[in-house]
Amino acid sequence: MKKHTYRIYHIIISIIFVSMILGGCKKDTTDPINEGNKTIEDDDSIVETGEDTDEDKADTSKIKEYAMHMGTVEVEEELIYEDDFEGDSTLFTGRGAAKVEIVNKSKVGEKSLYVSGRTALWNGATVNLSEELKDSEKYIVNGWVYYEVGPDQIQFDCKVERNNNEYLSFASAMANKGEWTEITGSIIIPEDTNTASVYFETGFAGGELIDFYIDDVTIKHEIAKVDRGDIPSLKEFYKDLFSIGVAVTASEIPPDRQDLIKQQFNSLTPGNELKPDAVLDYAKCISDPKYDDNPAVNFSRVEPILEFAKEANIPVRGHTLVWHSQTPRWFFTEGYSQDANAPLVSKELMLKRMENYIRQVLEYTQTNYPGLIYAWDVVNEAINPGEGDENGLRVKDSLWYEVVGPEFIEKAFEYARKYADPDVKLFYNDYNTEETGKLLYIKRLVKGLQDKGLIDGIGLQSHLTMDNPSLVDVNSSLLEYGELGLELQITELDMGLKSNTEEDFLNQAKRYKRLFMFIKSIHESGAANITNVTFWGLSDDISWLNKPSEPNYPLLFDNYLLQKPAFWGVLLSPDIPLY
Ligand code: 9MR
Repeated sequence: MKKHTYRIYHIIISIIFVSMILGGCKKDTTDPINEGNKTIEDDDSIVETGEDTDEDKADTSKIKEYAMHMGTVEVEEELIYEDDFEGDSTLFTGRGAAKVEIVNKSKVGEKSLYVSGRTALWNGATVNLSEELKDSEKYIVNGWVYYEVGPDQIQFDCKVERNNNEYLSFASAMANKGEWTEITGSIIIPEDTNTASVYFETGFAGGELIDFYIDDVTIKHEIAKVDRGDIPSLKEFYKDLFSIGVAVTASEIPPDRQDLIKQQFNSLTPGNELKPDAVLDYAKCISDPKYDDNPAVNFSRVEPILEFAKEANIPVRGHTLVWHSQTPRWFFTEGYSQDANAPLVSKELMLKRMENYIRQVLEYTQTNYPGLIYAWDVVNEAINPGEGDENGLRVKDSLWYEVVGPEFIEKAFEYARKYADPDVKLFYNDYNTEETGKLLYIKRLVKGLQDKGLIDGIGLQSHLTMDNPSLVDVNSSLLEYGELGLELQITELDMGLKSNTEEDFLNQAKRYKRLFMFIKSIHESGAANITNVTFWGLSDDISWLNKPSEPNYPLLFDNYLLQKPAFWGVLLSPDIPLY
């Protein structure tokens, strides 16, 4: 343990060379692309029927020119900040009402930083690193947290306060009382960051404002020199079948990611920035009674994504207008009150708020980015059978259902149709769409909307794991939905995988390959009109499934944006066996 207070320095502390050429991958002797028609027996077997397929529409010839390879990466880590609190002073200061002081208690060594006097959960310890943290660069934080009085478990968060008004997650960990707990994570600093402070706070813990300690904080700058080599393009490969999309959040589009997105994808979904909690402007809503039925909105969070999409000429899926989640309760209360017990507004007023909200979102995007958004998830996740509604609608945690009643769905589509440009496609989007019960309710709901000319497609989220759902169910659900004759889009595809061994990566690649063979053959047979497949994230490190305490590897590119075997699986590479 070093006996100094803090250091800010710029020394490259490690150079790791990682060669990612995957060797020893079992080669399949048959090329599934050129095989005859296949039927699915169960999840793990595809049976030849002996019939000939139509001419393959995906550009399968080119893939054979590419030997499967995983590229290379050189990683350097540069330590930009370190404090073990063993000295007499620190750059950390109290955040809000909190006080910080160096005390004689430590994980290792003698001292740590004690945080006390908090009057709100966001109070904690903060250090200003505006000079050190650079735009579009990746940083890794590591530290230790401890508390001895309070609930048995508490969540600690490390965040970056950006430009004094945005709070970005850096790392988080659940700590047990009386145990030093490591907290580690990474962040890519968004462009146009003028000020940046790194701070530690606790998450919700029944409102208890515990005192806590932090120790051994390091922040490293990760510099990765990535060479993906020559790889095919997903959008090119599937160009005659459907578009291939990716979801991104505003902090996930630094230049290196933009290049890869432009090369691989021809559809883009903002992961969070078009949801009501990102668009609704609370301060403005309560500033004037004129907003009571016409909610104030603000698009600053989504703008960087729309700007990028416009410049790169990538069409955008809008996600999402009406959802029970990521929509603040105050949107439904009288006077937009944030009081937990504030009464909810009448159905009439809520419908006005809904119509004006939808109108403004569509007007803004269509005026400022004409033609850019080609489809909208108008209503998201409204079916959750078993909650007492005769049509299987979500009841329990849906304020839309509570305030407006079941007709909120049709109203949302009515308003969306009224204000959307004629070419814009309107979708109902949901998860677990393969489950039989859910499937029947979704079909019934969608059919009703279809009969009224209010809907163009169904979004099938498709958050898969390695075991669930079975591909038989995915396959038959596509056929079932396909019967309606509407567009189908796979809107949020990922495949949860909790281990990153070579074998598991290969198994994931095989399952991706089987899935895409089914999707492709269903589309080609004309049984379903699949118009887009979107991955819910570009790379494993930023996936919603990947948590520091529980890593997950669900996507096609790894933390360094190198292609994984899964990428080659989606491309139906002959180098990925089916089983
Ligand atoms: O990817 C989104 C993640 O960043 C958010 O924290 C999360 C909050 O609900 O929403 C994620 O996206 C969801 C999508 O909007 C709807 N389907 C489920 C997705 C994963 O949770």
